[in-house]
Amino acid sequence: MEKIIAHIDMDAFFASIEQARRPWLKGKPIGITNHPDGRSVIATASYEARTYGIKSGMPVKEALKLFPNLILVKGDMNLYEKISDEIYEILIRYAPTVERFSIDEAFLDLTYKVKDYEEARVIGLEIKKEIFDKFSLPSTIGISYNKLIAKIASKEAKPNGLLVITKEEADTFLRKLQVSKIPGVGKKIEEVLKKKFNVETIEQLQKIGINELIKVFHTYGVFIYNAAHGIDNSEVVAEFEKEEEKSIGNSTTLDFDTDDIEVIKGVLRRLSSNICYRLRLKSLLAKRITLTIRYEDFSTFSHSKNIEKTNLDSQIYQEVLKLFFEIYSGQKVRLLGVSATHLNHIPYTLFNHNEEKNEKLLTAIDKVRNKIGNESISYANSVNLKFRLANKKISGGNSSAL
Ligand code: TTP
Ligand code: MG
Repeated sequence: MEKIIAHIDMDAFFASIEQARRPWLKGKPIGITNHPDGRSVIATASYEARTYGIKSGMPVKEALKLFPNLILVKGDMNLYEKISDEIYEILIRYAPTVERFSIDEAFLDLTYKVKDYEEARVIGLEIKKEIFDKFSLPSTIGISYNKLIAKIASKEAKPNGLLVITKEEADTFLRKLQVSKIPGVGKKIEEVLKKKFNVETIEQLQKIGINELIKVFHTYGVFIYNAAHGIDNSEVVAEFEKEEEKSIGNSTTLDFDTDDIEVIKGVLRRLSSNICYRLRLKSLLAKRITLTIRYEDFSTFSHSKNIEKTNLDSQIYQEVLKLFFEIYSGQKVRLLGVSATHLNHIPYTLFNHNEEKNEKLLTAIDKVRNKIGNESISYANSVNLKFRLANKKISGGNSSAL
């Protein structure tokens, strides 16, 4: 049976929220940032600001060069997450299966809810109206026979639009678009497609065989090929169906017991970075961490604390160290364990400039790890350890399982 899928994406989400709660900002060129003092990046810009070329991820300094009168507004992530939750509550009343895709995007499977695209369009308009009436926030909806085309359609219909693309219309719709309109095809892939195949549009991409694409892009070539032909068989996955990771943990028994603080710090550093690597692989942020210490007499102590959501090595390591010094008795240590719980999916990326820099570095490190193994990269104070670290996963539960 042919599916009917809707993709909703809020327009200039953070900026629209600020304009809705401060009416004097309506119709004005505004940029949302974490540090309006110029050290940060633009998380998003209102459509008025976009006409000057200002966009997400651009350093504030660069944005001000393009348009010195840009109004900078400090972001309020808690509010944005709260509104995102409330929008999701509205969406689940309209469709039996709703997948939250990011802080301001969701897919709705309308297949068993409507009999045709006309009914789907009516529901789409109702959703847009309800969200606008409640929050004064504009949104755009794309509707099609799969998630991929629905997402591309919503992007094309922005802002404040609704676009239905039937299966019959999909090929004509796709062919006229640039390859960068395929979700996931960024600047790098765009450049390679141009250089290797002289391809700029999806129409040109359709002429490249799947094997040629696989040769250059490996498995990603299959995705690019399918996308160019409007093929996407992925399901809309409801939140409650998503496999929930409860905890990510790691412990190590030292080769011999020690009270050497530098050695202990090195081990904690290594355990923290291993956990962060696994969090990032799964696009998760941790809100709580637990440290476990087992002393030479086998007495075992655990200590936990809530932290600012993160998956960055340095932040988790600092918190782990604090936990350590809060409970360390001075005895020789036999085993150390760190685990992260209260895990959340990452809703967005470039909100904070420093985090962005950190993330770039970590992404580069993660790439090397993926290639040559997790033990290949360490920080200065975790190398040259006299200890062989027998990393072992703590399966599923919390650190008391140690
Ligand atoms: P998007 O939906 O990508 O952007 P948008 O809603 O601002 O604009 P559009 O009308 O094009 O959909 O992202 C949603 C929010 O996520 C955005 O308002 C701010 C945040 N965000 C960042 O913090 N950093 C980023 O690099 C991007 C792309 C978004
Ligand atoms: Mg959006």
